[in-house]
Amino acid sequence: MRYLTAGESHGPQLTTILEGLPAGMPLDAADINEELARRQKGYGRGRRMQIEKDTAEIVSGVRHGYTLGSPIALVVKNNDWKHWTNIMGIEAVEAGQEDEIKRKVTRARPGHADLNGAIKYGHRDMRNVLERSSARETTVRVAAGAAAKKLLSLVGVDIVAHVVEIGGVKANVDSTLPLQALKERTEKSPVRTSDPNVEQEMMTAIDEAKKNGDSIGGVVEVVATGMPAGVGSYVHYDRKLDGKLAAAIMSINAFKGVEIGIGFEAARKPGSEVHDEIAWEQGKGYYRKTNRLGGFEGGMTTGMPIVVRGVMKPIPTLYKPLMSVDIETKEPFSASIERSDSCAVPAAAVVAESVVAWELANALVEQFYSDRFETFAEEIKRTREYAREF
Ligand code: EPS
Repeated sequence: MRYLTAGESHGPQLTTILEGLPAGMPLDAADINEELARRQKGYGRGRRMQIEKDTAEIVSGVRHGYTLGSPIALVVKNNDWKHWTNIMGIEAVEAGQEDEIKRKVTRARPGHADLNGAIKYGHRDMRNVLERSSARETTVRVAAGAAAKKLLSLVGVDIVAHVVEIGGVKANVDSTLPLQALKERTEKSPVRTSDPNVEQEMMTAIDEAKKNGDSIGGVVEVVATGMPAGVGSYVHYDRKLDGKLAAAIMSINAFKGVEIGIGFEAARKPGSEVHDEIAWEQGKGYYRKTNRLGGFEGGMTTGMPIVVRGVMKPIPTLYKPLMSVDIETKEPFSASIERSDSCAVPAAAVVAESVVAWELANALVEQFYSDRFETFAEEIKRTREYAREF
């Protein structure tokens, strides 16, 4: 499967085209809108999220509630577009009116794509960069992830992301909590954490950052249960599923690191405290006594829960400006004040869940390929039975 996205943050709409979902899978706009609403929540968002009420319109590839096997195109309109029709207009601007209409950006904001993007594409107006590099694009990545989540749920794979750290405040993660309970707890938390004891502290850290004109980052964790063992491959570097998950997490705006299972902690422990012992039980088949490797051995799933963490840096748009350079005058300046979120970690957790869901669905579709959803699902079921009796 693959998907493309298109759209500028303040342009008319965001679009995604999903290709490769098997035909005959139930899918409707409600499945997608539920996920879009989750992404819009989260303590620490700025004013833009009050303007937008993201809803998806499915414009192709689905008929009477089922996928057709043809490309699925989804559109999410930007409500804010009405305030930006001139600035982001499609038509050429009359000579002499450029400066007034375009709201040209010549001051590169540190930490953003602005300067490198401008040099790369030869844009003297960095708005041409920032409109696309904006995390607004993650809206349609969540829409794509919602379709993937639907596929996963229909073949017994469940997934959720939660926030494990914000601005240095760490959640106490109970790894024995069933996924359903984890979902319920995080869904009602304004910071999407499963630990009620640190929720207030996280919110206070966000308030503090906002008061100081600053921003804070954090760590999110994605957990997925029910993946059959042996998905991915050890035979080639580009077929290792843990590698694909790492790339997916790193592709999210502002993410700077990724871990699977105990991740970096493995550097500080002896092998006997890192690897998971294998056991077997009648009716259950093989399992690991612990899950320190986060559901992966040799680039393949073990059948244990998949646990992936990602680190989000603080959002670089700051009210407390950092020094930079104007590309017109080459003069130093302090970066201009922009409307911004002070913390988007809870929303980024939903994005992380979406990109991981896409990779897992893609891996299943590749390995158990059928053009028809029904036979695809049967093949997964057969493979689970085979592994149980192996
Ligand atoms: C973003 C800047 C802000 C955020 C935006 C990401 O947008 P604006 O410039 O319109 O205030 O709110 O996030 C979203 C729009 C979104 O949907 O998540 C940025 O520069 O990346």
